Amino acid sequence: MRRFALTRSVSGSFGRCELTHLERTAIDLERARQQHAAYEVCLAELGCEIRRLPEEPDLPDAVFIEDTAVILDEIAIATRPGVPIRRDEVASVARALAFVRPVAAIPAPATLDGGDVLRVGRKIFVGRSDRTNREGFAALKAVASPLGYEVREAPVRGCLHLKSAMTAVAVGVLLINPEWTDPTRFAGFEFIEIDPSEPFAANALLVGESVLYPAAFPRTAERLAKRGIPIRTVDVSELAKAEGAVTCCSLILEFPHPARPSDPANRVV
Ligand code: CIR
Repeated sequence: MRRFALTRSVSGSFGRCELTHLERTAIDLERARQQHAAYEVCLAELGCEIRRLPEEPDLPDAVFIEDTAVILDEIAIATRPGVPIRRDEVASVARALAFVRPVAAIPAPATLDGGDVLRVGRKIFVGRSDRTNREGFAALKAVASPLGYEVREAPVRGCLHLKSAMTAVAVGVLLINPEWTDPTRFAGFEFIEIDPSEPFAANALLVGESVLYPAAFPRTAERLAKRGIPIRTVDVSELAKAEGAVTCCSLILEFPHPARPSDPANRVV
């Protein structure tokens, strides 16, 4: 299998990022860029080939590429982010994805942030948040249901996105902050709860069988390790000041077939 991570450089205007739940604090741009580069190195060490899109100088949050698209096996869905300025991030990502997947769009008045979409196998959970509205859920469902995905709404409260509250850390295992989403809505999964002293700790990036995880949450990391989940920690503290976490900074694409010259895998930007 070939696995790609699509990323985007940290914008020079990163300090003007959107903020919803955090106070604005000074962001060290150089440090943010170093952390982002280290994150890419970690992804590469976990087996991803990195394809980095160029910086968008006037789009402060463009590094958080996850919000611009949803990747399914058969198709990619270009989103329509809830914050209007972030919609300008989408076209360049959709152009890159068009090399490897058909790309569907989310039409107005729907809004959908990729951070609200948690795909687990053939199930897709969609957070109803300040960023993703009912029409956004319906638009994603209209694309994914005919492809055989089960698409369900998931409650989100007190945080930015569904994936602030819950992510997958192994097959059938979800890391969850039960204050921010309701575990009873996800029957059939095993849960690992975050340490209550680390409310932002539920965002982990599963790559193959390993989890890329922020260094800022050692207590929750300990819980993952105890459960036998292999973790690789990265320092993303400057990105976290912009309410970004580890899933936000990449779109992971997997190609199940060994690459041949004609494979889409060879045509990724
Ligand atoms: C925003 O508010 O849109 C950005 N400052 C943070 C986006 C983080 N994205 C994500 O969690 N998927």
